[in-house]
Amino acid sequence: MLTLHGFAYSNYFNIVKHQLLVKGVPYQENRIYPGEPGLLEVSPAGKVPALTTEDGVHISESSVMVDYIEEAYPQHSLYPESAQDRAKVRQIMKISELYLDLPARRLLPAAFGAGPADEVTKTEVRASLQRGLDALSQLAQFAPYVAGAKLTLADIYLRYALVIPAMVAPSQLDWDITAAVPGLAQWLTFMSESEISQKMDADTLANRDEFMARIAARNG
Ligand SMILES: N[C@@H](CCC(=O)N[C@@H](CS)C(=O)NCC(=O)O)C(=O)O
Repeated sequence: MLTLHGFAYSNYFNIVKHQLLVKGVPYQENRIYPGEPGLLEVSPAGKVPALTTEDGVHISESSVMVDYIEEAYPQHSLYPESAQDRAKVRQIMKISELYLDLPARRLLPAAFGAGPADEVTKTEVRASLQRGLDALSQLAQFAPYVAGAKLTLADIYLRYALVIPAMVAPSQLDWDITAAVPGLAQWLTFMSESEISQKMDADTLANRDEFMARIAARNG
């Protein structure tokens, strides 16, 4: 059986977990946090998540993991059939990661109480998020899914890539990013209604206190 290493408060862990649940691929979870012994053996950069295949091969980086899972477990494909449509889905996944999740992470320390962010950082993060949101406005179909009529990895990536921007933008940038893209707020609600999303959100919430206690210990 596959083993998914990581913790439920991690949005990248949740991308892979959501995919596994949609596809109905059996897996077990190994709860492990960055810095803990054993993580580097499965994830050379020390990042969460990582995946151990049924043959005992360790894979890290969520985009690599989701592609491995699509190839090894073709049931309920989360990529469209044509190469062109697959590229569109990957484009949204990449933009979500590069211009929404990654810049917003720079404001996480401030959002978690480690002291205020400086104005230069805030200006840079705001510009990157604007770039991502503008790109999304151009690419997203929300019909009803982000890349058209079917659920794809673009929906799963975008849902979890928006978690940190939605967490930090209101408090650090005084900005409701969900209002910045027409149809985005409705799509978020639509996505949150599935049974799988509800399980995902409940599992994330259940891990919140343990994760926050680790952050508090690290901040001293
Ligand atoms: N590029 C990585 C990013 C994963 C990532 O940033 N994970 C966070 C948890 S959500 C982490 O491990 N942070 C610990 C660290 O940066 O040391 C992926 O796609 O899997």
